[in-house]
Amino acid sequence: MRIRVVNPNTTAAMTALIGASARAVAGPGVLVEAVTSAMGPASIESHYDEALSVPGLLAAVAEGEAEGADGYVIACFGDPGLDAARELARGPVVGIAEAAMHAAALLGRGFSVVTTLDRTRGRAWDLAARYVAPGACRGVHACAIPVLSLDADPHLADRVTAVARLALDQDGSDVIVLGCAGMTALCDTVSSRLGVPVIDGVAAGVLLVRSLLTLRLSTSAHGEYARPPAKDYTGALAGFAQGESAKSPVSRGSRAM
Ligand code: 2AL
Repeated sequence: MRIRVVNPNTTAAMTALIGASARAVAGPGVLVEAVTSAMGPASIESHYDEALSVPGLLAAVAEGEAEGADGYVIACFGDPGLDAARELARGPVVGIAEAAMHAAALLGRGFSVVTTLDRTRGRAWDLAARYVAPGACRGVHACAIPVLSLDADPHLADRVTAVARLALDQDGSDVIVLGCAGMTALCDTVSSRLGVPVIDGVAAGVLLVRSLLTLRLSTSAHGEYARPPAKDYTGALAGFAQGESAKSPVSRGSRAM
């Protein structure tokens, strides 16, 4: 089973961290391919970054289709391009916010998200409204560390633990969700310090995709997630055109419709 974990930002050092977390949980018989987006922003922490990360993400999914990937994890907490990737891939596609929030809802009555910058909080709330029942997400808290500074911050675990502790108290929540793929290595440390479940969406996403593949389940192509209609794309996005006539580097394989 080949699970392609796509880091939709272009920072390879972050992909290495993501790949290590993914491989640590993947289990026997699962080949994790951690890939870095070939175009787009170095980190994703604004709506602008997020929008412009999507072409690179879709190109990485298209490449996975050509190379025989069985399923995908989108390893950024904004879940950029999730719906579009589902239209492109034969196998299941899961975002890390989606995986983490669903897992959190199984483990407690309410969860809090600890994310990077204040400005990313709105996207996390939007995703919570999409993925979980009203009231399940009780708070989204920023630790005021930019994505590309996470790695180098010697006090990262202390800072995330402190913000998570405050979140548990303030929100009355039972579970913590880590709100950035760059926090993936902190899960056990923060969990053991706080004594509550702490969820890393990278690990949760890999195991969710693995479960779906084990169950022989994939995205339904019956309706909204059917193949994108054929049409021309122009300019820098010309290669993203879909359809029979498209000489496209970004085309997907055939999926049972
Ligand atoms: C993220 C993430 O997971 N990767 C990235 O570049 N930005 N999320 C975030 N909240 O900043």
